Amino acid sequence: MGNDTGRDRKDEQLEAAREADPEGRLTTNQGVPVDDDDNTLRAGDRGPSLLEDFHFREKITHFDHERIPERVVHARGAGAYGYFEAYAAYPELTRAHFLAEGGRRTPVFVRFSTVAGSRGSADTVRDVRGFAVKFYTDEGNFDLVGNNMPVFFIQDGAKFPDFVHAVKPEPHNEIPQAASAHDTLWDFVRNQPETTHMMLWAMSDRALPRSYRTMQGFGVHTFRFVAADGTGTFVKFHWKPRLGVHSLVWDEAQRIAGLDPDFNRRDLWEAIEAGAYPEWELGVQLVPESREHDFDFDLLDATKLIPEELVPVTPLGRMVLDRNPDNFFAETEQVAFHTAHVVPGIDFSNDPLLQARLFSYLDTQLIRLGGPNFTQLPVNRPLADVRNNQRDGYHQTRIDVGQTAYSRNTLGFGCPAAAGPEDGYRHAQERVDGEKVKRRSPSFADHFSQAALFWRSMAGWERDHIVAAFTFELGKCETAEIRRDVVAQLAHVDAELAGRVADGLGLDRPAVLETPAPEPSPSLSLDTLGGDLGIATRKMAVLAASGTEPAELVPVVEALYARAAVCEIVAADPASLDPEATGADKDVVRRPLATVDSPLYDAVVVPGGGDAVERLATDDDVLRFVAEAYRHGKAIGAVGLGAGVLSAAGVPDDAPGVVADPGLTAEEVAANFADAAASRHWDRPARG
Ligand code: HDE
Repeated sequence: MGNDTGRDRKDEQLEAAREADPEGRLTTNQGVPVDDDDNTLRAGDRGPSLLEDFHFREKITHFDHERIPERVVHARGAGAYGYFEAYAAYPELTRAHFLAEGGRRTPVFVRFSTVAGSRGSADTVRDVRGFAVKFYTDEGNFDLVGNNMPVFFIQDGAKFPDFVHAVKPEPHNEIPQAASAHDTLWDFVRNQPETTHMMLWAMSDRALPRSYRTMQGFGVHTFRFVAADGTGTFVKFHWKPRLGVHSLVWDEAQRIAGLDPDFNRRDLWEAIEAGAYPEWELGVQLVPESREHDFDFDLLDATKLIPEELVPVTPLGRMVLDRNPDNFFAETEQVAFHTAHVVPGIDFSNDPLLQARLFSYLDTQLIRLGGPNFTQLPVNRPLADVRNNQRDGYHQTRIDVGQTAYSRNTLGFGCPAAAGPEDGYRHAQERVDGEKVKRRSPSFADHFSQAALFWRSMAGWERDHIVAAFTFELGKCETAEIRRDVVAQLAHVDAELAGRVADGLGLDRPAVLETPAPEPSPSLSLDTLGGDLGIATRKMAVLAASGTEPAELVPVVEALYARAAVCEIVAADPASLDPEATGADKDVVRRPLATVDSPLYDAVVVPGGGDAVERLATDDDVLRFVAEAYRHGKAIGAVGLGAGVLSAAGVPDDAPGVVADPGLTAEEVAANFADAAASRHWDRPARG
């Protein structure tokens, strides 16, 4: 692996910190060999323990101090290393070195996260997802600390503690965990109408990503690119996944939270271990500073997005994640992102939410990681040289040599000298003039137009899911006035939305108060974001039993593998399967039905074979498996007599996404099934 691209320089730097010598002798932290690790030193076989047992004391003390505070938000996450590769040079936009040459690679570490839940909470809860990228550039670290939704709940950082206190478990009983469906969140919402747009996103399937690999990422705020000549351009950052954007559906997400709480974390880990490296394209929406006021919303308002139809996304490069961390705590837990970690060529806007973040992230790392030297932790260490007069503090690992630790000095020959504006970071020049006010700009006042834009841009099935989500969440609120007030708030967005939620909650439909919405923005609908990689990396269940016909199973598995899907054979008793019937590739994983279930797979197919079909069609767990796949809109296939299992489960053989014509060959079923499995099917009749 070459070093010329910079891609592996981070890996090499980390190598110096890796410890792997399990064959050596067990020692204390002082390096003293330990004779016995199983017993405390005691006075006689049955006597009291002795204080002089320094090994025991050190071991237990270290254990007692193993925990650090979890992140106050985004506590649960998963991370991976990889690289960013620029497509070209962009000197007219930015002087940032990592964007200054086509093909230039910069190592990255990415951490995906949920927001509200604790470290041990389930992955598939309804929530925003964090999408934080640390670029280890030659000019220092750049952190793009984004989310999987392009807008935010609030406009001003002063409201962030209030918002987080409202969405987190309620303080008196610490219930509910990792869930927004409770009174305090919705009480906050009814009192803070600026949340409306983001609440529509949060109630949509965007809040239930199928995989971290199938999420978009957004910088959310307006940032600023600065070119070498000082020209500034406002910029919004977008990450677009090559696999397309795919989501779960709520019922499925809830089931997965129990079946596999690590669903998203495991998915990322397994894909990288299997060499199916996830990839995103970095794109930007660019607004010249002269056009700052050309929009009917304020670019500084983080509850607004710029519709792609108004300002298209220009691609700048791609990011590939190709290496899992070695140690979760050392890397994924200790990684410290900060919105103020920028490099020359990237600057801020006056967005009051962003400005607050510029304070918060450093502050939070100080308490979370125990002092100012967290930047020296291996995962956080820049590749660029670090040279300054900052000294000492807890956990200092550098040995800074020399007499002088101040500037200006003569004793140290003036070193280190400031770089000056040519090489150094120079804040964008902007004339600022104003009274000191605690006040929201009137240009932030419209809270409903973009909520209406989002709603009207949704496909019918997406609207159904949004209505169901509002109905569920508000239905969980115990205070009737909260339900009523939020529905009244939705009436500002759209009469259909408010009316359907009111119906679901048994409330009167509110009076229509709609705000005129801009033209729909098709690029907001998941229907337009499916991607072009078909079923690549999707997980397919092949239901089998003793008697499954190899000639019907093997071609299906082969065809799915040929399209880069992942297949697992699921059987009540995998040991009873004909070895020939477990796929051409004998490594195909076989799972006992008792250990898995339908929500863990993207689609299900049933090969034929007389005895097997009879067994499967009379197994309640199999029938539930198939029925659930139907309910969750997943492709369902059957070869030959396998169709009997589908009809036993009440699945109509002519429903969209169902491939069950007994006249088709196994190869034909496989091809049709693979096509059907590329997306979900929501326009299905009820099961028979
Ligand atoms: Fe954060 N946020 N945030 N946030 N945020 C944190 O920093 C904060 C906001 C985001 O994987 C904390 O290290 C304030 C928007 C991500 O380690 C903390 C405000 C966006 C992560 C913090 C916001 C984010 C965090 C908690 C409003 C999307 C996880 C632990 C002014 C653009 C990073 C930590 C990781 C984490 C503060 C709003 C994204 C407390 C004050 C908007 C992805 O500093």
